[in-house]
Amino acid sequence: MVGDALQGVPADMINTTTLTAADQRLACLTALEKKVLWLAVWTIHHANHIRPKRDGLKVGGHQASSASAATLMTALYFDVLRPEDRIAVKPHASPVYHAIQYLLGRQTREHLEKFRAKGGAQSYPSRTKDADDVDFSTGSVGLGVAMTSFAALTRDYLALKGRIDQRTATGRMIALVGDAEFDEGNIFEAMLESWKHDVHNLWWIIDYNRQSLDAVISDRIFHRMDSVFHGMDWNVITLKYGALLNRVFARRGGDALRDWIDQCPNSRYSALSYKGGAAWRTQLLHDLGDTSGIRELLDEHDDRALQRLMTNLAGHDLSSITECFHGIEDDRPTCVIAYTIKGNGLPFAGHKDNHAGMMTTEQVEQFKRSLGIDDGDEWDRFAGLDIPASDLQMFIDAVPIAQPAVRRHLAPKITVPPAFDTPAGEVLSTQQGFGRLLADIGRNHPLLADHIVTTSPDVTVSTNLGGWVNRRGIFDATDRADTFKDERISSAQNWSMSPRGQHIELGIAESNLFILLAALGLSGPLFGSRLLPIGTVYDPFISRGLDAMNYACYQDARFIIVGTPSGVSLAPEGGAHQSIYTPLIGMGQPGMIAFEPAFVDELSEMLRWSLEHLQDDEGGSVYLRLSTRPLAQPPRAMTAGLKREILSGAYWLVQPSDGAEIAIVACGAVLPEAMEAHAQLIEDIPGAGLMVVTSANRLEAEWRRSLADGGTSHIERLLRQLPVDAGIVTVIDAHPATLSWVGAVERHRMIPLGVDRFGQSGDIPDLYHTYGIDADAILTAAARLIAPHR
Ligand SMILES: Cc1ncc(C[n+]2csc(CCOP(=O)(O)OP(=O)(O)O)c2C)c(N)n1
Ligand SMILES: [Mg+2]
Repeated sequence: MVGDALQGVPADMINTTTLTAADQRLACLTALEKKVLWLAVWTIHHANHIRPKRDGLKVGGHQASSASAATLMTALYFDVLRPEDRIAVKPHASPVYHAIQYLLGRQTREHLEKFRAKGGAQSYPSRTKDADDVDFSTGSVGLGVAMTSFAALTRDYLALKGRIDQRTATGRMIALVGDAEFDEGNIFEAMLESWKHDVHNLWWIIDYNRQSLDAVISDRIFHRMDSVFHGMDWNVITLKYGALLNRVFARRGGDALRDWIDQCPNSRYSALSYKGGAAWRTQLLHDLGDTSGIRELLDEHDDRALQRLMTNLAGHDLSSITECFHGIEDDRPTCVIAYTIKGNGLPFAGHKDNHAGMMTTEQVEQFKRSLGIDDGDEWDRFAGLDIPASDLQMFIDAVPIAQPAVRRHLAPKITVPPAFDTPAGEVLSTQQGFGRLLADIGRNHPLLADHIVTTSPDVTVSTNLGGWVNRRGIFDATDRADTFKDERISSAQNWSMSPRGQHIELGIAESNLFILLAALGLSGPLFGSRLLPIGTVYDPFISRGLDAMNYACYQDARFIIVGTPSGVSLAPEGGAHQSIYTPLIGMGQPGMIAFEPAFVDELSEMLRWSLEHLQDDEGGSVYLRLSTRPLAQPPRAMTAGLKREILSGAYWLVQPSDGAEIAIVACGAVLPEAMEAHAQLIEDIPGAGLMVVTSANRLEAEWRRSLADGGTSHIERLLRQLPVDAGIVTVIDAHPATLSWVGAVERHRMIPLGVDRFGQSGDIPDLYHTYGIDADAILTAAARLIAPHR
């Protein structure tokens, strides 16, 4: 029934010289739509049934999801999209995406043949792994959708500062959305945030097939949908009926038919779409047989034509879709609800179980014959189409998105100064130090500061970004005065907003924080202007935004996330706010390097290095885990050697002697306890070492790499200074597994101390004692390690 794509274009009008330009365009689009669907179906079929298999696994791919989106995607790519637009495609339409890029000459046959195989086209569109110009990765439903709204905010941020040209500034951020993606709350969080920030030129096009993975979705939900969008001041366009149905609605009995369809529950409509013409006839005769005009209508249509008519929804009607998209002149966010049929044109159209459904070889063969494609021509770009290949090629060459333009920019790098003004000799927490460092950058390093953008989910002041915000202001599309300041009410915080502001204040939703960081962190490649984004969040609530954080890293967005305060060191705030296993998140997350400083001079080096790492072609993002515990800052010179060690992940604060029997290895806020225990230890056991870990993540990763490659890692070099029969006590205000691997490096006996239960309110002495990370606990562990040797 792919021929249905020709709906509205009488057969005798195709391929004649008497067509109007609009008809010719529609005929070309119709032909390409057929080819897009075929190539998507064939790519999946080839991967599952033709390519040899080695492991007995089903390869998969989504023919029904692809068919649902084929018309919308054809209209977008071959008619509507401009080079400056950026699009997130629903994950399961990946085969359609790759087919379109293949037709545009931007994807190779080899990659399609290797769909879902190593080095081939990815199962879900990937910015980093696909070679065919993916704007935004998708896969975890809902995140790609939200990404477009934060990309729009990023674009506006740059445009209002005059950093991008007019064309880039008007690029539309577009999401092709599966309807079930709206089950994900993050979409609504993003809508609310983009409403607050008055974002423009944002389109969400909903492939409204009323099916999710398991089944047909509730009728009730979407009746609420347009009111939600209207409530957020979106422009809402519903594309429900195609040209064939609209023509029939104008006839006698047409109103009754439309009412019947409008009332038809999703599941019945889907079931009838699956069963086909005869089933529609029986149902319509039963329900509307007595209505004037209906019997004539049914008599005029054979089963095939009736099926074509009843499944003629606007999301499969190219003329309705293109007219709609071209008619959007308003730059308000726009939602298009396009009615579609999951599996449209394929044998399992409308079947509730079709999400993972796959056509049989016979069905694919039959489909191929119906399209006039000869054996051996399956990958041919134009075989079987009723428009000459040269005409189609000319058409493709002229479509807007195919015009030469840089779609992936290379933004110049921003110089990072060799050192920041680092507070020394005071009692300070790393969180306070972070605030001071940013304030210093804002004051003394304007060229760097101009490219930094900060953001926080309603914890700006409490994570010590206040000094930076006072200096650099809050971003808003319009100037807004700080009423408290104008009223002369004293406050440490200036909260005035303007397009010049460099802090984007978010509501509390942590998922939004990470998706905004993803968008800001791709501003260079997406829009050609580099930003250095820094986000702050209460450390435990990283978990709330974790999938979004992973999503950001997956597409190689570059940002710094500061998790603060962390651990039970947050003491009186209690267990709900005390993070425990976040260092393990830092260690486990690809595309991100985690540091945990004890002292502010360490943090200063980490921050400086991070701002360079963000810009390194081989770099990535950075996670800094900070604390509110004030510590006496060591009065020391930052030598080149110490810098190198801090960045490599550890240094000996006290070198072990040749005959040392024990070493303490400590990370972060527990340093005073480690130092106290160490001072007591050396009274009895001279020569004991004390190591400060600044990045368990870097240390461990480099160690494993060296095991595989045969080099010597930093932690190996450090631990070789400790006799092999010495014991090690590791201690961190976090899960002890963060450092429990240290004993394996040089096969030292060890006891890892840390927190593996929920925290609670208390002061630091009580809590460190309760969780076994105080000096006593360290000494007890040390005694246990030393005892058998004595
Ligand atoms: C966060 C997340 N949860 C679950 C899945 C598994 N999943 C893949 S597709 C899908 C349903 C998608 O339905 P819809 O968005 O309507 O897509 P379509 O009907 O167009 O295939 C689900 C639950 C996922 N990809 N991401
Ligand atoms: Mg769906």
